[in-house]
Amino acid sequence: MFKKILIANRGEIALRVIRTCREMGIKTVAVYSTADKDSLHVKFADEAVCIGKPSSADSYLNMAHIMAAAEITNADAIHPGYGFLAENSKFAKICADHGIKFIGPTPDMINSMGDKVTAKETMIKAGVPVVPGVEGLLRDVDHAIQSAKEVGYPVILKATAGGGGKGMRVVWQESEIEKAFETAKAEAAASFKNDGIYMEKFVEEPRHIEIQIAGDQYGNVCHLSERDCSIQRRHQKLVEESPSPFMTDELRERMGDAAIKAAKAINYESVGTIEFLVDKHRNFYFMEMNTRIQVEHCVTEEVINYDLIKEQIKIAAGEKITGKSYYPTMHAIECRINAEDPYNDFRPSPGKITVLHTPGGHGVRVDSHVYAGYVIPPYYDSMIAKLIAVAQTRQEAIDTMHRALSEYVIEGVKTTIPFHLQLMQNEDFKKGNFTTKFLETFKMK
Ligand code: MV4
Repeated sequence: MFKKILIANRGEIALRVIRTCREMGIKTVAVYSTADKDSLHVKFADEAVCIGKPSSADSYLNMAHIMAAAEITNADAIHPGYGFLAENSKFAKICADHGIKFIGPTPDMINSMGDKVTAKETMIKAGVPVVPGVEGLLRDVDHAIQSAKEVGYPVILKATAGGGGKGMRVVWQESEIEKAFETAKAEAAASFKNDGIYMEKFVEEPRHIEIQIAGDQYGNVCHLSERDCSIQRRHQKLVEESPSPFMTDELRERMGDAAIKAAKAINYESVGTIEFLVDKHRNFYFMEMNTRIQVEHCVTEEVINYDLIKEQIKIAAGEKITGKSYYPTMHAIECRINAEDPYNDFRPSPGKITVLHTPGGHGVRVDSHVYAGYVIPPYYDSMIAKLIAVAQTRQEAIDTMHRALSEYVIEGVKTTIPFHLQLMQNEDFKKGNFTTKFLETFKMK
């Protein structure tokens, strides 16, 4: 097992990794920017190294500074958390070249899923269902027009280097396709320095359901059931839950099998997630694979009673898994508490938390790095806590969540708590009646 892990991240996920390391008897090294010098991940780690100025490029994305911190502290592994360098194959390669274990997949595995056209081809070969469309990249506007005739409108154009919505365009009729193709290409070039665009049939009003998987270094892969992440706003997830209210035992079996096939196709090592679009007929299609631990991993931990970070570290250290899959025995819902104003288009609201009362009690978990007096810096994402409610049934989990949200007091900054309170009382949400379009029509009272 590792003796000392450096956590190349900040905020709640850095703290989350430190907590598991403590339980495993592994020493920890925090890295931090000057803006984070008073952060809890710095206080709770065994050692801490300042790696630069506030901007991410100067600190949490600065590979040379992070590697220097790992060398001077003699860390034998690096946990990247999510975001920042978590899916950067160059960083994973640098770690390997320095004899430091990157706690995650190999650079090749990251690359094979990072390019969406390549990933899709791999999935077709592996027998995983993908959205009908055109194989490969679109050569030019004429090719796009011809392809759309074959696929049938509406179609969606996506950037092969994308994910998360950038460089994406839905096209409803031929008169719009030229402009959509050109703007998608320009956006992809500007965002990813790669202007490759591909085409799929547009699936209307889908659900976003993802399967958590884990694979070890010996080819054993299991799934850990699903999370429903359909409640999103501009490609930012706000609420996640497990099991999905749309799931059936039969669909879980089929999606779980497909996710295992997907992971086995690239010999995947570590924990990871296969994202699917699910249409109203319960057809499901591979969308992308996340080769990292995700923000919403906690809902899975709660419903299967399993520490995913511990498993990720054990797999990285070369331990075997059984290959047996896991099924939910509880219902968990996670609300992302962001420093944003839900009454003003979710505008970021950084600043000092003057008063804080955190909820607790039966069935409540709060993963957060903030405290009374903490100043939320404007440089990073706006998530300040994840509130997770667990109960025997979905109805009870909603009730517990509503109770916990009502107890939560955060003063000094605006938060998404009022949004979540209203969502927990929404009739369609309560019925499990929602798709990825749900928040487009949701209005704050
Ligand atoms: C789609 C789609 C409909 N049809 N692909 C959004 C982000 C990127 N990962 C892929 N996305 C979508 N791809 C086809 N063929 C609809 C979306 C989509 C979406 C997906 C999941 C969650 C929220 C979403 C919001 C808008 C669009």
